[in-house]
Amino acid sequence: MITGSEYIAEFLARIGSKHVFTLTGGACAFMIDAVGRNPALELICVQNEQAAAMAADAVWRVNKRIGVSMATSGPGATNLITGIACSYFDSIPSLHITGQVNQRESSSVHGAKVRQSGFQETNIVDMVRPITKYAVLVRSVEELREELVKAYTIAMTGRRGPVLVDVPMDVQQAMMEPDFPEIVLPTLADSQDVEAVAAGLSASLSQARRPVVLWGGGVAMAGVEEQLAGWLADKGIPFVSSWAGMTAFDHDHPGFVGQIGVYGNRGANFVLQNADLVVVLGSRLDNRQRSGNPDNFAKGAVVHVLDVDVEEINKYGGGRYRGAAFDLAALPGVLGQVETPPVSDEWSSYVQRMKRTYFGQETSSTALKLNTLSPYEVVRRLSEIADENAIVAADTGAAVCWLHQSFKVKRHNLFTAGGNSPMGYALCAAIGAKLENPERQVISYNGDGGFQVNIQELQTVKHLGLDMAIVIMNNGCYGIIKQFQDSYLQSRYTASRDGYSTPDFGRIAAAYGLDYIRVERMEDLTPDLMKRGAIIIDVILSEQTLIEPKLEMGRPINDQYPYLSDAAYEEGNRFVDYPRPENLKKMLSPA
Ligand SMILES: Cc1ncc(C[n+]2csc(CCOP(=O)(O)OP(=O)(O)O)c2C)c(N)n1
Ligand SMILES: [Mg+2]
Repeated sequence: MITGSEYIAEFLARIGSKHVFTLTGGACAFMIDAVGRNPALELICVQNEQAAAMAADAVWRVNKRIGVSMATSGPGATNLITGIACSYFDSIPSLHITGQVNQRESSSVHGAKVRQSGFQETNIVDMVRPITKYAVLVRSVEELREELVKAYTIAMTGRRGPVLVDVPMDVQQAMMEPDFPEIVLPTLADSQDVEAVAAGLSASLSQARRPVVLWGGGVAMAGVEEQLAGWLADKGIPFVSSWAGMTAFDHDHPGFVGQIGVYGNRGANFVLQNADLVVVLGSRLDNRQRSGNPDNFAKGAVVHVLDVDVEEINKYGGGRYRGAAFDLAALPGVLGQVETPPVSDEWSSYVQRMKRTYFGQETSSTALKLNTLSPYEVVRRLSEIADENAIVAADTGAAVCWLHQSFKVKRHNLFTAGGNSPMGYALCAAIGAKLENPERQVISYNGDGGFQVNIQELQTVKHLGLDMAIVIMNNGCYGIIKQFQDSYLQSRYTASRDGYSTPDFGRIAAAYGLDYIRVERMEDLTPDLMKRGAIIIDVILSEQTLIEPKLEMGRPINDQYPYLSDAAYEEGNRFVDYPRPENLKKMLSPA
């Protein structure tokens, strides 16, 4: 017989976990002790449970193995929430195990509607229900045995996501047989109707003269990135990507035109907006892609969506959207059968022109004017000096927009928590990524604001001796919010610059015993920076540095700020008309 806690630890070992991210506490101490004694597992102690959930989230993003966090009841469990939400919105499987008060102490015992009975008792299961695929309180060792398998299976099947298992202290200590049911993860891929999906796609393609594929995050999640890249090259069909999709292929692919959306590359946005067919593979086309007004998205196109989650197709309500609920793991079968008429020369040459004109051309007009560093050049340099297979965990804000607009992926693994996008993600995610891949270069890429949100994890980096480059794109403000205030709030920088400040990051680095460099010139960004062990790379930018281009409210994604001349705009919109309102025209050419 073993204890419930030992059973949990052994279960984790059997599903292939290596690291359990935690900050301990009374209500989880038995489980933490058991994990500590299990030779297959390593406990990773972080300084805030939020970091544990975010590090666990990153494990799957880099290694396709479920990440695990463990926390105590009450504040420990609630601190996990932001990280769990990251996994939920981005379809990342992660397993969170929380300790709960003894059942005899719990508020459910006496039936009165009190707020709390046991110390730190909190109903975490109900709190995380909207941001997990499954969350459950186990009441006995029998339930524990069943629910661990059930939760893990749910997390890993279909559209993946986080799960939480809440374990009362009495269940942690109860004795049970060490019987581990065999886990067979169901695969949807075998049951997909490949013929029907191929026929549907062939029908859409046969009508199209100007097709484009939108490569979403779901492609690599299904592990079919190589087959898709090969097929696109074969057929000569141009493709654009979402943020989540752009990590999965070499950006030198001849068919790649750029990433799309509010912060998209101009050329990619023009191509997408002028297509007559958009084939969307594993992307939910959120508002950052389609803009706040989806009617303006690919106005002249049929949008054919393949997504594992039927709700992501239902949400469009038909019209020019069609498609099928489909596990992209079976995509190679479809690609093998689908009929593709040759892409017209007119379309190909237009796409090539858009790519030549705009791809890799982002510049910072502020940097030019003020003679300060351009974040675009900094990011392009980073992608050159990093190893070709480096892992880049990115945070949020303007910094993450610059990164996605100009980082050139070779075999890099570049990711961010795109849907939830919390400040403070990148340092925690980089810790998870580095532990799982000690031999690969890891870069935590942050704005100064986001970096401060989980700055305490520098001690985790130091304690574990994790060699990683921690880049701070330091504009001394919440740049993305400030730019929003420029557009809509008469440049009142309330709470974005006014009320906000940064510490001396050099002294922060020294306090944590980490290496540090202040970068004020491009020449300072040398390849050796990536090889010096744990280092903070403090990149000094003007607070006025903007995201360029960026969409303003009300405009379609192909008409971003700074506004192109009418001539260039019309040249880009060669096939579909996106009229500009009179007031914008007037602003662009004052009489
Ligand atoms: C936890 C959290 N709080 C607030 C926000 C809203 N928000 C998004 S970006 C941002 C500013 C980020 O500043 P910084 O990291 O310095 O990036 P910059 O825009 O300056 O590049 C804020 C406040 C958020 N995304 N997450
Ligand atoms: Mg900033």
